[in-house]
Amino acid sequence: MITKAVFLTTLISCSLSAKEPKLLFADDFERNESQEETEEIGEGWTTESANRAQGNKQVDLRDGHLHIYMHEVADHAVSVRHEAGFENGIVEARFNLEHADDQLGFNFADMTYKGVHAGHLFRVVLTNSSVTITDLKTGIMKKEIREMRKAGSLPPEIENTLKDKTKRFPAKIKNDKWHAIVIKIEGDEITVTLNKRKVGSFSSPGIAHPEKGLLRLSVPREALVDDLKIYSAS
Ligand SMILES: [Ca+2]
Ligand SMILES: [Ca+2]
Repeated sequence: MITKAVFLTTLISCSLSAKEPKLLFADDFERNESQEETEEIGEGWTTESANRAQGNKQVDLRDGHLHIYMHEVADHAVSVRHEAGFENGIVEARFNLEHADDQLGFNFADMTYKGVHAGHLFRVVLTNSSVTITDLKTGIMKKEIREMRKAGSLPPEIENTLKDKTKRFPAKIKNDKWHAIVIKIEGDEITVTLNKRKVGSFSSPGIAHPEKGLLRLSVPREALVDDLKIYSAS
């Protein structure tokens, strides 16, 4: 009897507290452009290649995935953007860093929020040896902090607080292999799971920003991305 009652209570509390994630967007990139000269990603993806790379192509649909590569004339990492639009949510993808220096960033932004530079809220950056989570909203992209840093006038007491805005987790991410990442955002906490194993969690106030309006994939060299999904879990 007791076991049954406990079981039932657990079931009820689970069903009350569980927020079933709602799929907002999914892309398996199983398509091709109508030509190979210019970017034509489709499915609502945009880039900054017109401004940042003199219009040169930096994103290619290839073999059923997205091949992102920085053009030699580009003055900024490639930024491949898609609407997100959640408070709590999950971003999943498969990715491949083919070369030792490759990295891939999942940047979250709210372009309507003017308290930071260019909408930057926070990011998760993957290299072959680490996963780094950084709160940008209350850290280096906060307007006042960014301006003081650029002017070289950032007080040491604020500089000291920036160390708490980022956390690096060592992780072995083999080059030239496909890996699965899950980025879960809940309240002020991000949890990163790599190939079904938890890498770590990081909490910081900027992560709780209510509107994650935009996902930007940031690629300073080269990266492959496939099977990207965005869920809301609010
Ligand atoms: Ca292509
Ligand atoms: Ca695919």
